[in-house]
Amino acid sequence: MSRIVTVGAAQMGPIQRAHSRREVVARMVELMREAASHRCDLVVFPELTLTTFFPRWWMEDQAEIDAFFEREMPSNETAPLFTEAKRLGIGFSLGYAELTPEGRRFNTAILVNKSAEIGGKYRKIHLPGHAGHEPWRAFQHLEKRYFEVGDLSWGTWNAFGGAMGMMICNDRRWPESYRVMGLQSVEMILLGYNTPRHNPPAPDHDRLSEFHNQLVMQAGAYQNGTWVVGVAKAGVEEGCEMIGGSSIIAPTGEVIGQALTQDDELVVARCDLDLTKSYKATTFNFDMHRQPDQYRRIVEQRGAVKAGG
Ligand code: CDT
Repeated sequence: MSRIVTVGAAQMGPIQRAHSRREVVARMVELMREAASHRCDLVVFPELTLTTFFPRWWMEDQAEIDAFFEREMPSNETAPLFTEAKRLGIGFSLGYAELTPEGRRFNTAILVNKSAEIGGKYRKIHLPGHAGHEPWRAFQHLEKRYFEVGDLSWGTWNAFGGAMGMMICNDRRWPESYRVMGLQSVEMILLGYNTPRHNPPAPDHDRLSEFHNQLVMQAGAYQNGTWVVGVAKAGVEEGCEMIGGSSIIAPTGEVIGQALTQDDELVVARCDLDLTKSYKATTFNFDMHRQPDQYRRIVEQRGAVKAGG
């Protein structure tokens, strides 16, 4: 038996500040059509797909900040994505900056089914960077200023014939993100990222950007017996270089498809969800091997204490 989900990782090249939502959505529709021509069930877009990665700038004018947020989904500008998805009979996941009717702001991803209905929502929990103005940085990373910590935890949704989950960018560096979904029997994790190559507080890490990206996604896939679809916004955006390397990773931990460019590029793979079974039943049979009583520190403590403490 096999349960095949054909997935398209829709890497996006850079989106400059001057690019309108309409232009970006047109690029996304192109990628969606290409995915449909490869018989994809699902196409995965990056984190904050619709605009440039605005948390790189310190902004004080609320109207200027608000221009990067979506008050509704779909909106007039994003409606063509939903219309085209329905026409093509293809699902998608999309990352965007969400402004709720109550005025709350989240870095959000949604899962949209083949009838263009929103079936799942995730709000980013691990917000990297800083909240205060740090003009010494070549590029700031102000997610802690512009977003609240997500309030929905990590869920899974029965969709596309399996258990689908979502996380966003920095979440992929934290094993807890995968494990919370692993404990809900996740079979495919969809994740978008915007990762600047240069990390101002630790420039010695810069040469390892792609390695660390692969390391965490491959480990997360293997340790939870799940597919991982990691999708970048890549290339030089407003002078800031973002890594590419969008990858489709099997539950074996192996990369089975990877983007070669820093531009709009679709990577397609036929993913057998039943490949998750032997990992979930043996090495990572959680019920048989996990020892949650010994993991209390993980939920009771945030930072590290000194050895012996
Ligand atoms: N968007 C995002 O979460 N980017 C982070 C950059 C970390 S450096 C502040 C990432 O983990 O890729």
